[in-house]
Amino acid sequence: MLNLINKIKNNYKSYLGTNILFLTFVISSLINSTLLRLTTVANYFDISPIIADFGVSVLIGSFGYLFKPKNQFKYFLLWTILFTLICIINSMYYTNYISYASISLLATSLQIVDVADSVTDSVMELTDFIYLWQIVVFIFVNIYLSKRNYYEMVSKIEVGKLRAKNTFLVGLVFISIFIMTLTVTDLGRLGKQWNREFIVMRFGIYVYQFNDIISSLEPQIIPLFGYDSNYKEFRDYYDNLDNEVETNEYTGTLEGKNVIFIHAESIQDFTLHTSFNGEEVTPNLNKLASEGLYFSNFYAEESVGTSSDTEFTLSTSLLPTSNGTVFINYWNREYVTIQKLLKEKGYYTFSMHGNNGTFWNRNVVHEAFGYDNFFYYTKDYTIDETIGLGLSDKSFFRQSVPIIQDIAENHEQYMATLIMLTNHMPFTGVVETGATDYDVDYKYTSVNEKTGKIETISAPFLEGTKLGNYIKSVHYADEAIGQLMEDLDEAGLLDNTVIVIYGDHDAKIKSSEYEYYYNYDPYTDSVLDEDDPNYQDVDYYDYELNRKVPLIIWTKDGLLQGEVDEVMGMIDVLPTLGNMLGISSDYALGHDIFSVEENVVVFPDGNWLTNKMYYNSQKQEGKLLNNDETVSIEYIEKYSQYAEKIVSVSNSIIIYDLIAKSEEDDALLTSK
Ligand code: GP9
Ligand code: MN
Repeated sequence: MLNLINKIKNNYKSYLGTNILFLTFVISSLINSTLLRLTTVANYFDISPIIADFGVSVLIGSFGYLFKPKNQFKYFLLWTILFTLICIINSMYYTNYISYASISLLATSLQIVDVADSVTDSVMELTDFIYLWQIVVFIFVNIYLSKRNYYEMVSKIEVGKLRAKNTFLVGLVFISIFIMTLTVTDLGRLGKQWNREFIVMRFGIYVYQFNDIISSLEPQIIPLFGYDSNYKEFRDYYDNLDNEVETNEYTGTLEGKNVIFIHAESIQDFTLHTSFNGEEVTPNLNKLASEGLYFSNFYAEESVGTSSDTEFTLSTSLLPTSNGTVFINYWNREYVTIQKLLKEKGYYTFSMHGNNGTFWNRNVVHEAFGYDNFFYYTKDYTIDETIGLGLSDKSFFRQSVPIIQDIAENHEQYMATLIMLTNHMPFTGVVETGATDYDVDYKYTSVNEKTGKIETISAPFLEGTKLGNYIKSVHYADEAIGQLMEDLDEAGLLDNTVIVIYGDHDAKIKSSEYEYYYNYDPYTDSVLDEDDPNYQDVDYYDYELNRKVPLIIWTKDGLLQGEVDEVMGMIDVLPTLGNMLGISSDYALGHDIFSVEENVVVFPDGNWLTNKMYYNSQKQEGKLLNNDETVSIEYIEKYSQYAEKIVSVSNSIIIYDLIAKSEEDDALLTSK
């Protein structure tokens, strides 16, 4: 027995002594991937992603033995750099989007240069670069080994192919153990790839990223696979859907009116209920909300396509995809849109934007979605004032009114979408150009002990912070909306028109900024300690619930008034507004908020929200919104299955172009 132990010990020592490069690669890769998970989803005690990351590193490392020892360093260094980049990019992306990066987004930004701006606008932090240690250590280990003639020594004893095969088998064993821990749901989600956090928590970052690359190729390859099963799911869903348009008190109330959508860039609902030094952040939106229909629990349902996803979901009542973006990868599918439906009723439809037309491929997509014209940037505007990404909102609106007036004089009815731009991350444009003098400090009076006089003290509060810049930027955007409403009214364009204002998504401000905001003490110019009983932290649910955006439906005659607090999503706008305008889509996945018993907002990652609960399908846990109201397991299962179904049907329509297919089949059936 003693001999056996000694033999293993000696083998163990000789293995360690002759596989230093491989072991350094595997161990450092595992440390980095675990570090990334700890600094993002923080699932400290899950063993499965560690096994998965270890297995993937061993498998990839095993191929290093196919190279001569003196060339192995280049192979391992390449993978070390790649793995380090995966960690850095995902750390950065998570900081800004509370999710993991998708190669499909890079594909998107490569096709539209400017989207890269919004990607590079992401806030980078020092912590995003801690992963670089792996490359530095790896290079030093190589220098150390070269100085000790390690490679000459190893080349005398190593049998490359055998070592590669044995190591590969060890990697396979770990991957097999890992696969045995998986459930059907896990595998299903790996296949769908839209629960990114869930996949990283269960499968580790390396499996997630490889899976993401495969699924990002989906636009090219997926239509070749899985078509039939997805088409069957699609048919089953709609064949069993009762999409009879129910009438309610709002039915037809806006029929025949012109429609002007205002796409309010990055405006979140909380700004409508915020003031600094007694001055509202959004006095104009507040006025419109009080005079019209204000939906106070309204959520954008965007994915990686941000603004363009919101345009898609609002126009079609479908959810955006998380594999690529509709506007880049799937714009040429058949969709039923508000634009097309209104055109069928004789409307002239057009869109307007202060940025160039290639951003989000709009100059192609808007025509495909049914807009008769797209007015944008230098094609139709004088770029007399730029703030941030393009023409300032105030100049954009000022120049848009005469164009609208001309269209109104030449068309019975029109539908317009005015896409705002200035209030865009990183929200510094308005501050840098001095386009607003709105203060986000905290002013208070105090008696000067020496002079006995009353003085006004200004505590810095949010001045100079990201959240402070955002608030200033929102105030500017609100001023622009106020100016637009005045100009439209002066031009007589509000008399028979409905204005629909919606925030297109949240501003992606980090929770730490809100914690500073909620816990700041202006009198001491300090922030409460986290262990102070009065400290207000911002957990995952607080953050997600705060992402809601305003939706206001307004007419000058005050026809529709009141606050609607039922939870509602962007997906519900077409059915809800359509019922008022006399249009509807058979493929709408949303609901008319005035005809649904209990509404559920489904997000592209499968999370869902009702008035009772926010459910995180990544972590399979939820938060009750009203502590004295419980929900049953069946309730959670019902909506979780519903959410998965909606996401799946929506993705299938987009990826497989199933509306075109279905219309084709129906046409074939009727022709027989
Ligand atoms: C770009 C503007 C902002 O033209 O619509 O797009 P976003 O970065 O919010 O997707
Ligand atoms: Mn946007």
